[in-house]
Amino acid sequence: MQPSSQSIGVSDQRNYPIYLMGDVHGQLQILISLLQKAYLIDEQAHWIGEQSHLWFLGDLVDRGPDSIGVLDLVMRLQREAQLVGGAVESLLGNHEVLLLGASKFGKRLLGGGNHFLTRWRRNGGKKEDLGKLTPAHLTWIESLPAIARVEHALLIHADSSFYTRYGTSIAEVNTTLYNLLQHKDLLAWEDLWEHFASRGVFSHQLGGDEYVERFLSIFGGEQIIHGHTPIHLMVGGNVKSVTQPYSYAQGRCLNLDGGIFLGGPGFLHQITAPAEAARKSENLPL
Ligand SMILES: [Mn+2]
Repeated sequence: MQPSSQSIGVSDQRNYPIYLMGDVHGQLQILISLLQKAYLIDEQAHWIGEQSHLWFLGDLVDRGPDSIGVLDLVMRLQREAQLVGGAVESLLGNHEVLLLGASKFGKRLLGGGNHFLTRWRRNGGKKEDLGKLTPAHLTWIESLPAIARVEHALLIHADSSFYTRYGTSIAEVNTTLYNLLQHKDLLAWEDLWEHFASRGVFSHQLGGDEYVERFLSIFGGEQIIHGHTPIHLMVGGNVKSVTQPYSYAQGRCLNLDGGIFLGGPGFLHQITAPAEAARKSENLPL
């Protein structure tokens, strides 16, 4: 490919909006209405976002009324967006791992005498969802990446440093966790359940900023964008007034968890791609 056409190709590829969405937790109707307001789906919930990209930060499931409905919608939108050059992607959240574990291990015992099923239900798992899970759902969940790089941002589900236990690059962490989910190694699953549930490392008063710098220097990117910890639980206040991301660690971290399962209205966050920003500042036609 000629250098000139390659650079045009890159600019064209970047000339689309990227939307990010935090923890949905089975709240299908709220998700549909947020996507409609952003003109990403129509009244019948079909993709009209053209070449837009939409990223979910994980925890699509559990706690809410229709986890399987949310999975079905996201999986369908992924196919529809792909057909027109757009993209719909999701990270792996700890609740996806909980649901998978409950489905794979059921009443197999965990340390402390609990089994996977009770542990999952104690964390908001709905028994009726297990019967509705198809092999297609399970395969799709197992293939979700745990970390992704989108423009300047490093996307992860949990505000936790546990990812570094599984590798020192995005590819390595994703491959290690993919392999873990393929195998029924009970101890490895239990360990993952435990560590994936931790939170708050980047906002810790002592050394939080240092964790942010270390994390970004290992995996790359200029800003960590995560969900997992409802914003109002981090900063106080009423969940109903959470309508935008929470920026902290001098802007190096962005929390997108609007606490929808606790009554928050939810929101989509849009990233401005650097190529688009540069064009705007140069006053070139988009
Ligand atoms: Mn979570």
